Amino acid sequence: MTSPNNLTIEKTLCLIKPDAVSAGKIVEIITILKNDGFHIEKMKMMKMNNDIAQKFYYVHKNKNFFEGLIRFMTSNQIVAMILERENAIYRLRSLVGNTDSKIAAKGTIRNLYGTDERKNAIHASDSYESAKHEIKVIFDN
Ligand code: FUP
Repeated sequence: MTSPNNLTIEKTLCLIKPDAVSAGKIVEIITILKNDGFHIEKMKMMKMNNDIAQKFYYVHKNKNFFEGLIRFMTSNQIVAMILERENAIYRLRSLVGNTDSKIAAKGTIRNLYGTDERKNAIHASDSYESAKHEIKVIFDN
């Protein structure tokens, strides 16, 4: 798919995480995404089960934070979205900010709504391959 000026439209996967859903920040976060020009191709509210969370985060399986991450991501509802725009993967990562909310740049979503490096409000795919994998795990089941 191309935009009117012939730039390629990319897809990326975005999750509003359990902490931001519990804090009632869904509308605020979606407003930031829309204002930045993202189109929401698909969206659903869901609770990740252990199987989905393990598949989603398989690259982190051997990390010391893996167990805590899975427990957190399965602790409450999340909002999952496939977002589209030119350069979507890079643009969303820029909006989201550093993994550790405490050092995320001012005005990024993690700076505004995250707490630390686990409770960081939002997920954004970090590459084309990750986006493909994550969209499959979340939306093809
Ligand atoms: P990011 O791409 O910014 O989401 O960060 P990573 O891919 O490095 O990590 C994925 C998720 O693992 C983070 F969003 C939260 C969790 N994590 C922790 O819980 N503790 C850490 O020290 C690092 C990451």
